[in-house]
Amino acid sequence: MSITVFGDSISGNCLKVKWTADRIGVPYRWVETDVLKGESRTPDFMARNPAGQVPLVVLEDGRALAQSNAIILHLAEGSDLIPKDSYERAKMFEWLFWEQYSHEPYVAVARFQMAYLGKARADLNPKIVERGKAALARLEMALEGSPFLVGHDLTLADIALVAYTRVAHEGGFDLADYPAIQRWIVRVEAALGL
Ligand SMILES: N[C@@H](CCC(=O)N[C@@H](CS)C(=O)NCC(=O)O)C(=O)O
Repeated sequence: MSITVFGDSISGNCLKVKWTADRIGVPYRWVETDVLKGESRTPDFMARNPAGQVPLVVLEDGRALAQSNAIILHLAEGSDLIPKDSYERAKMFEWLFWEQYSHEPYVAVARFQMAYLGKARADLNPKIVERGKAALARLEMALEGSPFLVGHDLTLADIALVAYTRVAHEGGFDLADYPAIQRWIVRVEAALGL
């Protein structure tokens, strides 16, 4: 028996779960769930996750858990992906909450609308572009003086934030403007074996 991950491989939120499980050696069964075909909105899926979204994990005992950052926190409990020091752990949470409120809604949404809905960059809501750039600038500043987001080691903060940052160009953001981010992406990808 292993956990089951319902995920769409085009989704950074779902890849966070895959990378975390792979990194710490948690066995899982991946059930590809195509959001563009509405597969997260079927009655069967909605019974498991009333939010109608992936990623969704069903644990070995049948309990379900949604929200990418909640899932990776659960999977990584006790591992070196979560700092033992309470301040560093809280800094990691700071980045996880920021990712969901100030990064993903802009960087990921721009990418989804351009790469999967076929929108032109010029047709994106200017607020999405402006806030996406602000998020990338915030990350760039943090990474200018640090190899990873929290301290000197890979944590869940890096996994959560690299997911959509590494594909930000698909949303029209030019990563050439952010050299520290580019170096960090290479570092995180190497640490995850991507
Ligand atoms: N905050 C959630 C966001 C989940 C989310 O937006 N999932 C998208 C794919 S990335 C989805 O399932 N969309 C399909 C839908 O809403 O119907 C998380 O981090 O897990």
